[in-house]
Amino acid sequence: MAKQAVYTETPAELEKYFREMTFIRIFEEKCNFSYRQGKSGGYLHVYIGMEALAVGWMHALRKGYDTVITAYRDHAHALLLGTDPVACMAEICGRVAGPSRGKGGSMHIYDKANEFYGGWGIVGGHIPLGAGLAFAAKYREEDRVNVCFLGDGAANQGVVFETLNMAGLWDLPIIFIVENNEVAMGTRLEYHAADTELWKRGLPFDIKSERLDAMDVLQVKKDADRIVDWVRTNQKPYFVEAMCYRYEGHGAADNDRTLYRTKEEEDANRKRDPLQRIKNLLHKRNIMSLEKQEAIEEEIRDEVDKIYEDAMNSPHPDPEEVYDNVYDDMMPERGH
Ligand SMILES: Cc1ncc(C[n+]2csc(CCOP(=O)(O)OP(=O)(O)O)c2C)c(N)n1
Ligand SMILES: [Mg+2]
Repeated sequence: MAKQAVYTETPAELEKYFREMTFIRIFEEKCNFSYRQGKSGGYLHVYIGMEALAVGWMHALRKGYDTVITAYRDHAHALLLGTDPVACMAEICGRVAGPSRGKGGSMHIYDKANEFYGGWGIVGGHIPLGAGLAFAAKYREEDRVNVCFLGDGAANQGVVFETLNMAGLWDLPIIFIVENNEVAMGTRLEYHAADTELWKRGLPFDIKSERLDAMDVLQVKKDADRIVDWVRTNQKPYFVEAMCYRYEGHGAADNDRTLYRTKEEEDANRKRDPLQRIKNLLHKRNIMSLEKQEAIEEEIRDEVDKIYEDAMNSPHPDPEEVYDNVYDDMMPERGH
């Protein structure tokens, strides 16, 4: 007989994960809607399909204490750490109520108050910053853990290897989490990585490394608890390859996913939808009926509609603000 997973989570925890994953999915759907209506500009990369990863890991952290940094697919991380959803949506739609007054956009959500350090658009660029956060914690003798998320494509950047070396050498309390959704824009993993077992990348730097599932939120949470606790106690880095899948295109402008993957592959992966999985579990364990699930989804849809409305009521920034908070002292001719 197949081995059955043993779940120790309470019904309340399961319901919380269901609500959070549903919220992220509906929020991201609204972002897609907004982009297609021409109401948000720049770039937009949603987290649909990958919800279990951020939800599981964020629940293992001490919120407002441990630090988190990620790339441009950043809405879920911010929301889970406590960023006000209206502010988050306002930033995505280029409105002044956003944490960067609408000038950062979707890729640059940043929320110091919740220990969320962004939101970065240059692939691989934020990874040394993650090590910097971990170094600061160690230097100040605080037991904060830093979690640095990166994509499978980003895992090939040279700066990652330099950072891994420093993290290993200096015993930095950092967890590198490669969100392996098997594709970098339209380039599949097997075309961009010489060794597709990305988890091995920590090993040459004497960093404990593992490949883990990221489609089952309960498993993710369990692994995350174990690893966060290990890093906090041992004050050493950890490297995780988190296996996931994104259901949407790379960004909102990527309309033809068939250029790099088949419909069959996508359909097969939809069968392991992390959100559907928790819904099935809630039903099977008689914690929540399908009707109640639908009612909650409806409730969250209304909530997100209201968030969107409030965000859109905030104005765009004044063009006069364009050089504010920009390091432009090298350009005195601008008169700023
Ligand atoms: C240095 C740099 N090179 C190229 C790009 C263009 N680019 C944006 S996203 C991306 C793919 C990254 O894929 P991955 O790291 O797997 O993240 P995912 O989008 O799957 O979350 C690329 C090449 C960039 N932003 N920065
Ligand atoms: Mg990827």
